[in-house]
Amino acid sequence: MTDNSSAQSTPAVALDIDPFEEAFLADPFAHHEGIRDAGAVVWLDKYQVYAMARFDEVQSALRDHETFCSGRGVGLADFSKEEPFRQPSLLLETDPPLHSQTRKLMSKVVSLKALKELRPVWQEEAKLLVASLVERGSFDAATDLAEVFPMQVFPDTIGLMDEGRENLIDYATMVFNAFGPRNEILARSMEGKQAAIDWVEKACKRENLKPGGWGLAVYEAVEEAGLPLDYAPRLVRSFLTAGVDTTVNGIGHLMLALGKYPKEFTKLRADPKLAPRAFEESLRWDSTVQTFFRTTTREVEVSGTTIPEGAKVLLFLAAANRDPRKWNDAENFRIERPAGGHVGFGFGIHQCLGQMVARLEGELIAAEFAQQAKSIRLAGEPVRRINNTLWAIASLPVEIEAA
Ligand code: HEM
Ligand code: OVM
Repeated sequence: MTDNSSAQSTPAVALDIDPFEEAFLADPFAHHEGIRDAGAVVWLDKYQVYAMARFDEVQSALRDHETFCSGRGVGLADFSKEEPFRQPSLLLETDPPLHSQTRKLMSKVVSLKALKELRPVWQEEAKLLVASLVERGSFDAATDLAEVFPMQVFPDTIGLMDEGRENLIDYATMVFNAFGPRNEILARSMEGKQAAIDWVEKACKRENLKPGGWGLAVYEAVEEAGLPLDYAPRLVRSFLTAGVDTTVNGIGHLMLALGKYPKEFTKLRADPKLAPRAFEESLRWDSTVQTFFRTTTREVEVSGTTIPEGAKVLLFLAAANRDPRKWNDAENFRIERPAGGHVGFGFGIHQCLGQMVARLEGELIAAEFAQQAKSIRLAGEPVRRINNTLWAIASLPVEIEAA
């Protein structure tokens, strides 16, 4: 029995699954159908949280940010009861009115104009990197491409110091693990990694950011907006946390999709203008950010089930993106599917601030392979990097035939 027995309300079906155990995280999509079919809202006994995995309910919860708030943390921990893993993000882990201020400020930094300037520079880098990989013929699309390209373009855009950039992935791995429970997966990722935390703190400081980058632009925007100056390093930290491991795995899964679906790659080759769609569909099909939590600010009824105030609610973005109630042929990567409409970047006021950055990276890589490769063949099973929140790839051997 759950604690939600008001008159006409159906209690949430209790499930005794653990979505943060290795067996689940190694193959999450195999478990999603069971969660979606159990009910619109389910109760996870092990963590004493509610969960939703159907598209409509996930999207509605993301839309209703007043009821499903972020300020009490978007991980399992309720910041009103537990010490946060780190000082909370001023974007991801805040609610309006503060969120409206920080979001507006950051949107000016990640502007269309800024992206327009980056495109030709990043395109040249993508062209050269893909050319060198196509020439090699066989390579690891995770370690030789997906981890390389974002690290080549993004830290320079921020204006990060050169020394120690390799800490970015270790840091993001910890933070994404920390949205889950304090399990072995989190503990292992933190072992010996205090240096990465210290490095990020140092890298976000004004004196360590290079002129002309988005990092210093954040400091200037904070000053201009008259906000407290100590917001600036925390906002720069958002770029560092969210901006690399996400696109690394986004590009990794793009390559996995193109390798696994040769007919779709043929369509892309025939029309490289499909590149943005290819990346968007890969995000729907194999969503890198699997889950985020919200916390209810009031009692709320969702599809006939009452959720009490102060409840943690786990939203399965990746399961929503494969919900057959929403998508035809949901399980398959189909490049001609109308792009967009998925929740892989979230939805509503917290929808990914860096989505245009991610899309630019993904589109450029997809377009270069469309032009430079005749075929992409998976040359071995992908090796997974287990993370409490990210669907991540450690290794993806591929063989490419040059066009
Ligand atoms: C927010 C996914 C790339 C910065 C989000 C959210 C998702 C997401 C699902 C919503 C979080 C929520 O609702 O609680 C992704 C994916 C990416 C990606 C799948 C790559 C494929 C990036 C990049 C940046 C970035 C490149 C930085 C330039 C952010 C920030 C937020 C955010 C700052 C918080 C926004 C807010 O709370 O208003 N992202 N992201 N992301 N993302 Fe991304
Ligand atoms: C942030 C942040 C951290 C992790 C993820 C994210 C996916 C944002 O620090 O604002 O979005």
